[in-house]
Amino acid sequence: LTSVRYNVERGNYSKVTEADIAEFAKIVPNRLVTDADEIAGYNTDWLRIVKGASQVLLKPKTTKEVSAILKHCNNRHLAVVPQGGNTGLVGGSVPVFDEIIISTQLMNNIISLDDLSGTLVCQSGCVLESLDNYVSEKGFIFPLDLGAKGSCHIGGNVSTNAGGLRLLRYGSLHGSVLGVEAVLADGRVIDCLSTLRKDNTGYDMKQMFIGSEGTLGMVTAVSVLCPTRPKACNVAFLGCTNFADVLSTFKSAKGMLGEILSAFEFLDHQCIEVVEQHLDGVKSPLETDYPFYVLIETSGSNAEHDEEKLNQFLESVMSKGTVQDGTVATDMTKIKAIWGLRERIAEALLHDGYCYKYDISLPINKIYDLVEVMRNRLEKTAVRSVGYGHLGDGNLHYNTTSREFNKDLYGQIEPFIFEWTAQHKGSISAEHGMGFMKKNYMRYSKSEGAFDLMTQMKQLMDPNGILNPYKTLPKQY
Ligand code: FAD
Ligand code: 2HG
Ligand code: ZN
Repeated sequence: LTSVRYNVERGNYSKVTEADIAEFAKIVPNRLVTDADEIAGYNTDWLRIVKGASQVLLKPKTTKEVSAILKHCNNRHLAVVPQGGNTGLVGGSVPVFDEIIISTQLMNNIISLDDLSGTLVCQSGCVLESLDNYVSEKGFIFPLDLGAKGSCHIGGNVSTNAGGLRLLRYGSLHGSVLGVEAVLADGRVIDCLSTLRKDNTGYDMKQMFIGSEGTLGMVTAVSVLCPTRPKACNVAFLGCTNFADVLSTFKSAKGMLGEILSAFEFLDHQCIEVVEQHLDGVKSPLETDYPFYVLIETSGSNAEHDEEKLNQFLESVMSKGTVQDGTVATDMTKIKAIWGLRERIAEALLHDGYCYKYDISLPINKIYDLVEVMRNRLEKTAVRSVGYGHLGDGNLHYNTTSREFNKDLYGQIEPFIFEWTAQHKGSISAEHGMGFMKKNYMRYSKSEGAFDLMTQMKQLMDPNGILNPYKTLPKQY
């Protein structure tokens, strides 16, 4: 079905034989799955849009095993798809046809944590939330946080260069990942697992694996610099009358909260509607409805100082009238409830039926224009259109839903949305990647020269094109 909808043909890869299965059984004894029911979940992506037909799932535990698997697959010309927590939102983590799934599920050992520098070294299959819990016991915070934290793996996070909710404070993984160990298509292990903060000895090869979505190598271990965990945390949830007020509130927050500002998210009223309609017990903490909401988090080392600053800020924005109403949470239960409302929008949208998902970077003052343009365009056919996202990072999540996949609606959205984004100097994928669903639109955000270099890189690192084919780059291998 998928291949028909997206018009993709299977590459000229070998098919798995009994002899291949026997070889895999030697490499990962008892960790080779061929049972169709057991594989079903690994064949389907989180959005339930891309469905593969893989008949082989491998669960290595060590880098050596990953290396042996890839060496064999490369020699035999068998295509593979690396998979972490399978929470990716662009169909990159599942097979399109019969690619062998290599899951990092059992590669979940923490290797070390330096309690002076905060540098954590771990295997790629560690679940993000468990890493944050682990480093928290030693007084550190994981520099990445996102709604899928309970299932996504650090290897998947690194391979997608996930952005998430703390990027405003801690920056992108291109900065906080200090080292990567990866296995190339031919089985060669590339050890760039440095724990150094500074290392300018030649090209920084680990960066190639960050955000390359499993098309250049399989990430087996990473080292990440974890900052000291802030002692105090406050969350404010505010209601605004229009988007200009949201922008003005952001400006005030930067000015008045400065170094303690750790997140600035926004959501429109339609987001609250979808969450309240579909998720039990999740509701807006404000009595009155507003067209827009802002979620501000502060993190610092002195609770009193932070609260004082936050109160001054709130007084200022409310007296100016850019914020109409708000609530502040200082205890963990209320903080989690407010974050839950924001983090679960993606889940709520799926209950409408089919979700058309767009993850756009734009100059911040243009961000909501796109939602309005799209909403007018799709008014008659869509169930709803919502806009939310990491405003502080200039990242909009625009989503439209329909009861089931609607080809006309899809045609109304794409390529228009990408053309509009390119015209306004935005990026068509801010943080989710290209995967299977966005790969053909690369030209809207990348120059010919950059694209050519990427293609050459792919040819150099994976000459047979066995690593996650049909993903990231438009050209087939
Ligand atoms: P998967 O989905 O398993 O894989 C993603 C891609 O990485 C695939 O191309 C896969 O082949 C490749 N891959 C996985 N593991 C490896 C490996 N070890 N080596 C090489 N390639 C590999 N993303 C954001 O950026 N910010 C957010 O705020 C955010 N919030 C989300 C909230 C929800 C509720 C959900 C469902 C998703 C969200 N995402 C977000 C998207 C997704 O969670 C992230 O992209 C995440 O980083 C994917 O991790 P994963 O382990 O699930 O990877
Ligand atoms: C988020 O920020 C995720 O919640 C998902 O990146 C965004 O579902 C989306 O559009
Ligand atoms: Zn996001």
